[in-house]
Amino acid sequence: MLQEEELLRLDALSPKNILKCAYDEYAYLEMRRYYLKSDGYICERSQDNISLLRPIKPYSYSQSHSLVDRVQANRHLLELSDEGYSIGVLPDHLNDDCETLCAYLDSIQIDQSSSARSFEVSLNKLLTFNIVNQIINDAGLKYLVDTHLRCESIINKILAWRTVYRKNGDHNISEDAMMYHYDLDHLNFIKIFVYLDDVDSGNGAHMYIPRTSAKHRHYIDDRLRRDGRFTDDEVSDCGLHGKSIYGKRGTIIFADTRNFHKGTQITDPRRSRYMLQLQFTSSLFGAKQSHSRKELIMLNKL
Ligand SMILES: O=C(O)CCC(=O)C(=O)O
Ligand SMILES: [Fe+2]
Repeated sequence: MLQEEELLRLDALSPKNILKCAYDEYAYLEMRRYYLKSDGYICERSQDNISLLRPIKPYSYSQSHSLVDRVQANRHLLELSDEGYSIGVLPDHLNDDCETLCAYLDSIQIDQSSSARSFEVSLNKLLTFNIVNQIINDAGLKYLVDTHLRCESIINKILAWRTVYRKNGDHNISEDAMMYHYDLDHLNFIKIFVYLDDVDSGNGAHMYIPRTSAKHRHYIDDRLRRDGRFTDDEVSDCGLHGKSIYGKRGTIIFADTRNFHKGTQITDPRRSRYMLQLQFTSSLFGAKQSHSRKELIMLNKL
């Protein structure tokens, strides 16, 4: 068993040492165990440590252009701290850039496996799309994320995918994140989801249950105090109901996905859902990295 203090020491690294965080499966699993055991309290301790090591750099919304203005950023921060998620809309001038990425995702072959999703995970490829560059180079968005995480964040995952219709029987909904679960790649992190095309009840809305991360589970049914996937019935039997997030192209969702969430199956065979996802974390300690060391250095200008 890894001591809690040791785990926190692995997690809190100074700016010089951020990348000195080799993946260790045992430590990662211990992190997940402590998360549940401490009702999320270990996250607060981690956040306190890291905010001292890597404090937020100042930023002024009035002096630069951002995809979110100060009023919207404050609303997102309030909603994030209250509900764990917040929804906005990117400026209309990015609509064409969203569409360009959709068209590219359409060109990726969906294999014949039980998955309904086809991914683009190559950073080189993703960085050829303006929508991705606009988001990762936006200082106002970064400030919002940093303020939420209470430290200078690290962007450590970018991916985009298309989801298509699959018949019930030949579809693995657990693998495709269409069963309720929580993410815990790191102790403190936030995901940004962007709907690259309109999403309504027919094409796989993201669903989210506010206030269900471990620090809230004290107040909810013990049956949900475990790791893994949950069926809709398991969740509703505990009195919880997800919110479906519908939105037009360019909808941006800031989400602390330590709260329960899932995608949904597409019910209209003619339609797809197109999603861009970015993850910002306070530490690289935790799950295996999706991008190489060189890519992380480049993305974070380290
Ligand atoms: O597809 C979705 O809406 C959910 C995906 C998900 O669970 C995740 O990216 O963490
Ligand atoms: Fe997830």
